[in-house]
Amino acid sequence: MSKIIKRPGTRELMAQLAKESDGLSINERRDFLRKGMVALSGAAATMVAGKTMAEGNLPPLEPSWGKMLGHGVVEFPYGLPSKYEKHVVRRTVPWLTAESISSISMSPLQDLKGIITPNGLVFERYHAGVPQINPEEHRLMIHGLVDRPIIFTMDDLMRFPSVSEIKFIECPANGGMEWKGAQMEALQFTHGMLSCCEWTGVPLRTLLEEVGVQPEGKWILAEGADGAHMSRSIPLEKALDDTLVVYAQNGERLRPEQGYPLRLINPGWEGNTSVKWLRRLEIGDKPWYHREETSKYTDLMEDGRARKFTFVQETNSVITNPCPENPIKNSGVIEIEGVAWSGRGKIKQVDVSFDGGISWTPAKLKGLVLDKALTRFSLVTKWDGQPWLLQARAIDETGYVQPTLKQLREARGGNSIYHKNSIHTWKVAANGEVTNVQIS
Ligand SMILES: Nc1nc2c(c(=O)[nH]1)N[C@H]1C(S)=C(S)[C@@H](COP(=O)(O)O)O[C@H]1N2
Ligand SMILES: [Mo]
Repeated sequence: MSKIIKRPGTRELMAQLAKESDGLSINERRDFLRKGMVALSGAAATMVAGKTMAEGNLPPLEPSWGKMLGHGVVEFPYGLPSKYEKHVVRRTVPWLTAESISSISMSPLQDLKGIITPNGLVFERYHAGVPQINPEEHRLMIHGLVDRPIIFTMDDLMRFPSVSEIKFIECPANGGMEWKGAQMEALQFTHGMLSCCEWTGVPLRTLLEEVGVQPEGKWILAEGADGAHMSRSIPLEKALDDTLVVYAQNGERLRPEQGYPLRLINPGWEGNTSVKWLRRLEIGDKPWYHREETSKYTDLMEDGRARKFTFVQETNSVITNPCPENPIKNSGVIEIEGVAWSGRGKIKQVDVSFDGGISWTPAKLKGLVLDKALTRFSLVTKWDGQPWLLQARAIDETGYVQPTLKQLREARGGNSIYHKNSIHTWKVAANGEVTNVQIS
């Protein structure tokens, strides 16, 4: 049996390095490439000595997996990540809530690339666990101040022309554990109540046209079919603007964790308004003052008053490389990377500071820059062991500038647990270790 397997040679590796060094100045590029060369020839030299397993895998030697056949098709009818990626998982903070059925898990932002969160890594928030809903038996009822109340089956809903939109979803409690001080030594825990998917479904506007909202109709109560029957009041203007009733995420049907078979997505708004396992929409003339809204999802201010209906997730950003989970391993060229997002629209600009906000350098926005979606930014620079107080500051298309922690505390006091969108600081030590710090 003869098989031709093409493996990357030095040329391909160099081309790869050249590609990676895109965006560097000529001098930096030369440096970067030279380092690559040294790394390659260094590896080749030790390979001859056969010191480590990895070195023994370099051409012309053959790694073990090149000497045998792999598994065939449909060994995994639904594919899974490599066994070497086992650490890339959702994680929770056990002391946050008494039970896992009313808890929250965070996305591993430190390991994600681009702007899409894979379905198995989208953060989870439940108030009564995940219901197992049979889509054949699931119904969506729309009633209240409407001309024609309707009960939809899933088939009915999927007959409407669909839209697919990339939007982030974030719990307003994201970062909430950090109001009083820095305490979480991981990006996953400081910012991981955040995910971004391509959602497919029907604009709520379309369904409202079907039922005919009466002139007095101003608010919508959205209710879930889970044991919590979580419900939220949503103003009609939002519903007519961009609310989606979705049944798919990232190309496949919703995961049970994300609301299978049907959920709301209120782009850019507090995650709690994106009611999962959606079963009822009632049109009324005012908001419903129920438990969730009076005791939760309000921000208690210093003077004892509380902010209510703080729907919008304000402009925010965080650096994902380096971060506590991704310390700097080598001096030399480093790509500072991160994500920025705004519930008000598109990200216009992200600046990076190395000195705790004294001076700022504009980063490059890379890939897609979409309305109410994660936006990736990048800044290629060099690190030679100097200590950094690394920060990112996002500005959105409305001109809103992400506040400093001091500005946010001055405006909101210290009681809040929600809407902590202030500039975040990573301290980079001389050994490349990264810690979570707060500077005023
Ligand atoms: N029916 C129902 N919908 C719900 C919840 C819930 O517990 N029950 N949790 C809400 C909260 S607080 C958030 S932040 C988002 C989280 O969405 P995700 O789990 O898909 O990330 O779902 C919202 N929708
Ligand atoms: Mo939430």
